[in-house]
Amino acid sequence: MSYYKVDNLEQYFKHYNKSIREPRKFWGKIAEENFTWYQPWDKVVEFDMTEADVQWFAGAKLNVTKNCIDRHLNKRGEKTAIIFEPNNPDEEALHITYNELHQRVCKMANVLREQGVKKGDRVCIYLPMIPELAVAILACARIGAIHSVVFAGFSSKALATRIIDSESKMVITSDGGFRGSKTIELKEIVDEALQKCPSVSTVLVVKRTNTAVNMKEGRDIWLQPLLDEASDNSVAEIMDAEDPLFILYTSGSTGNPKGMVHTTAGYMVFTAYTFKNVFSYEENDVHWCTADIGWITGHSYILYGPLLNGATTVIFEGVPSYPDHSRFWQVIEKHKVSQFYTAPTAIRALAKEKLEYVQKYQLNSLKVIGSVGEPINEEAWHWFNDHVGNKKCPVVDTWWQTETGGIMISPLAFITPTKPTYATFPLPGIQAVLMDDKRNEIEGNQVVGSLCIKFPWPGMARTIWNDHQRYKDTYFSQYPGKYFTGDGALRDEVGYYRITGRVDDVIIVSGHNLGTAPIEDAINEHPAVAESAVVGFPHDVKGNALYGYVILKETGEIRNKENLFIEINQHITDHVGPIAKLDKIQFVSGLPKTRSGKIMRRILRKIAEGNFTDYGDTSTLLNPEIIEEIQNEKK
Ligand code: 6R9
Repeated sequence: MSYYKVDNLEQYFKHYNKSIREPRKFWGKIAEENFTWYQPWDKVVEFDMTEADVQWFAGAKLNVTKNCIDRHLNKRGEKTAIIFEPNNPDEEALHITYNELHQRVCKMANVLREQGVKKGDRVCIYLPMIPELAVAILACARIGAIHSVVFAGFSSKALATRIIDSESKMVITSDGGFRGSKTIELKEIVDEALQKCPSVSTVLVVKRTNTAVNMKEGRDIWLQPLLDEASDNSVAEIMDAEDPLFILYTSGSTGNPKGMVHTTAGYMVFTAYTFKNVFSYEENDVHWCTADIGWITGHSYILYGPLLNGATTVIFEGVPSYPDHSRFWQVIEKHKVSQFYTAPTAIRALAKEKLEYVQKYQLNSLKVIGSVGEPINEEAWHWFNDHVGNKKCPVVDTWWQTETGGIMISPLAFITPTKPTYATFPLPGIQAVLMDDKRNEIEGNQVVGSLCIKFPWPGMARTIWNDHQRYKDTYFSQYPGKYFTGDGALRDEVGYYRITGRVDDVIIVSGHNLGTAPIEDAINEHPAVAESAVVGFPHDVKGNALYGYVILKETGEIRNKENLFIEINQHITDHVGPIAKLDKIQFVSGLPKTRSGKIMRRILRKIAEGNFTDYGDTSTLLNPEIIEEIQNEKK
């Protein structure tokens, strides 16, 4: 029996049970049957979850680009690997075949080698969403350099911190980037960052916007002339299974961002397997994940997962609102997208706009639609299901993290019956458990607890770059022997999981544990509400009380705020219970969000407490200006 793809619900349970009873056989068979190896492993997995020491497929030799590209060339050489959809819809889209991708990656790999990059060196990639970004990443993987992609919307300070921490010796960037109606001067940001980064000796510059830039003698080089000269034949480096493939930074609420390290074989096996199953990928499907490649979602489900399956993947340079709010739907029609994978924050933003934007376009190429990044509230789920999926496409609400490398809990499209706001079942191979305050595993269903994973999986991060102690402390110390996700969840009567939010954000009111997601979900059900965020603040009697920040829909209708407050609390009482009613409400025009769309609740908590200092690391904020506005209007 092949374990790579689940075909029906009955088989899901079979695979799941097998994966728990015999995890080594389960993953070993998947790895053996679906990838190309230079040499097989000695042991499928070895681990010590107390020391946070995990190895998958140790002893094996491989190169991940052989698996992403070379092995497809015979059968799929002329198939489109990447569709590049530019920011400006009038600029022609680019179709890059597997043959062309192979050529481009080989040339780039040769350029990197000529510039002195060696196996194990770190290369920082700070590029907009253009094909060169994918090519640069894969070229690093080809020669065994460790890529560290930094989202090209981050400030010079955030970029410098990441270059310094990873000790990158090279930066790959562009003159600028197009984003909607704006042009971002990327090279200038790099120049500023590099004033603080002595480790960087070379900067390769892609020409994208034709902006005039400073080229520092002896350090900065235009990429294209080097590529023109380079050979398109490049031998892939033979890598060990546990050699690092990349570093990707994820920001903690305090301290420096954490450089999560993913390694070669396990990450490859896990992203390929999860992509195939969750999206029910079939040959000739066109996959579009709207995330930026600078996030783990882009790494795993724009690049590695799809390419490992020989799929066609879309790279979109622009934003959902440019030239207007129909851009996503237009792109789906234009490229006949089969799987569309996006984030609740984008869905909510587009659902606020007129329905004609989505109704104007033919979305019938869609088979599966997916969501990731935050809990998706019920209203957004239904809007997505009704208007984008036309009630025919399963909505896969996928729960996972930068640290997990790939999707952990999610419906499998066409197999797991979906349920709004529920990520449903863990994938076969993922041993999810809920833990109580006394660190005991909670058995049975209809329970609530802290979400942990009690057995390693191939895609898990192996360490934090240069700080294994922090890795151990953050993820493996609260519940000895288990990986702690930091999220709270409930398990319903059939065993479906619903993620209720970060446990740090859980609010204890009069002794009751309340997750933020279900309360916000209830608030958002009110017809006047577009979005909301709930935090706790100290209260003499209850210990904590609830403070709600609410964005109203722009309907032009003037509403009495006192009445709205009462109505919103009634919604909470109906959906969650009177215990979760808000003590205070503040109507705001926006919420502080990270660039990947997550609400920074710790800032809102500070404001609710009336403590307007020590906001911690705010370098990843999309809209820092909103903080002052919310502060000033605080009651
Ligand atoms: C992939 C990604 C991880 C955190 C995670 C959780 C939240 C992600 C979710 C979800 C509810 C989902 N999260 N997907 N919460 N439902 N489907 O987003 O990685 O940026 O590291 O964030 O995002 O809180 O712990 P990352």
